[in-house]
Amino acid sequence: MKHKVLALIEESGMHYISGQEISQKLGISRSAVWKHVQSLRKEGFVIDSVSSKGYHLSRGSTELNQTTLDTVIARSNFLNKAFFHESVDSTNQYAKSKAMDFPGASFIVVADTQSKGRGRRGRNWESLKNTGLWMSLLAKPDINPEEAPKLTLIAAAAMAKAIDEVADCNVGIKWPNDLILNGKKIGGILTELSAEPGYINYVVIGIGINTKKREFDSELRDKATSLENELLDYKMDHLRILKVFVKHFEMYYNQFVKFSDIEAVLTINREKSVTLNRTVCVETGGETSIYNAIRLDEEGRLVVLDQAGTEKTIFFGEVSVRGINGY
Ligand code: BTX
Repeated sequence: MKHKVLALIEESGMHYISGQEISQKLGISRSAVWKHVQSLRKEGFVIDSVSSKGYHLSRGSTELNQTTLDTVIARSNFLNKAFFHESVDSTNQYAKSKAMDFPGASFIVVADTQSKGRGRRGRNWESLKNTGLWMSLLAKPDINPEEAPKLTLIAAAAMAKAIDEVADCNVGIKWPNDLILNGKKIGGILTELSAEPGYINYVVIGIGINTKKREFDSELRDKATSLENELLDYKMDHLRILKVFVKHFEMYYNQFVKFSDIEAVLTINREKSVTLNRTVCVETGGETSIYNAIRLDEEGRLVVLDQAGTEKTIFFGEVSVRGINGY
C-alpha cells in the first residue's frame, strides 16, 4: 500500500494531493495515509505537507530498490508483482522459480548482481555488482508459442527507445537480441519459454544493460561497453530507464497480445538495425555461412541473400548472427 501512496503523490507532480483524495482513491483511512507518508520519509523521500493542501513530493528517490520498484508496478496495467534482490544467481532463473507460486500474475525481478547471469545457449553474462541493470519480466501471454520470439523484438524496441530517451543517445539493435552503442554491445536479451503444444505456461524475458563506467576484462574489452563509458553526460539512473522501459514495453506487449500487431515494433527494429545491409555470419549446427542481411519480414525474421543471390529466411533461435567485423 505504501508504494501506491507514493505513486499517487508522485503522479500529482508539481501539485499537492490531499490526504482525503489519497484515502478515497485507495480505500484507506487518512491516518493510514499519514503513517505511510511517515514511513516513506524514513526511507529518504522528501514529502512536504501543507495542512490546507496535502502532500507533495519534493525529492523522490533515484535509487532502484523494492519500494521504488513497487511504485513502477503500481502504475503498470501489466505487471502485478515485483522482486528486488541484492544478489541472485540469475534473474531469469529466479523468475522461473516463482512462476507457479503466482498463477495468473506477471512480474518483474531486478537484482544488483547475478552470480550466474546467462546469455543465449548457456553463454555467460557478466553481471557485476552495481555495474548494470539486470532484470527479468515473467508473463503468461495467451499466444501461440511460435509467436514468443516476437517478445524479444518487443523488448529490444522498448529498451532501445527507453535508453535513447533517458540517456539522449541512439541505441542500435543487432537482430534479434543485442543492444549496441557506438559499435559495441551495451546490452542483451534472453527470452526463455515454458510451453506445451499450442499453449504458453510462461515466458521469461531477461534483459541486461551495462550502465556504469568501468573497465571490461580482456575477453569483453573489444565488444562490450556501458552507457557511462560512451556518454560523458550520462549518470546511471536505473529507475528512470526501468520506468520508461515498462511504459513502452506494456504498450507494445498489449498491442501484440490483444491485436497481433507488431508493426510499430518492426519499424523500430528496422530503423535501429545494425544488422541490415551488412554482411553477416550465420552459425547453424556448428556450420558458419556468410550472407548479406537484406530485410526483416512481416514476422520479424531476418531475410538474407546467399552468395548465389538466393533469398533465405533465418528463424529466431535457430542461429547466431555475427557481424563480420566484431560484435
Ligand atoms: P548472448 O548469448 O547474445 O551474449 C552472450 C555473450 O556476450 C557472451 O558470450 C560474452 O561474449 C558477451 N558478454 C557477456 N557479458 C557481457 C556484458 N555484461 N556486456 C556485454 N557483453 C557481454 C545475450 O546473450 C543475452 C544476455 C541477457 C542477460 C540478462 S541479465 C538479466 C537476465 N538474467 C540472466 O541470467 N540473463 C538475462
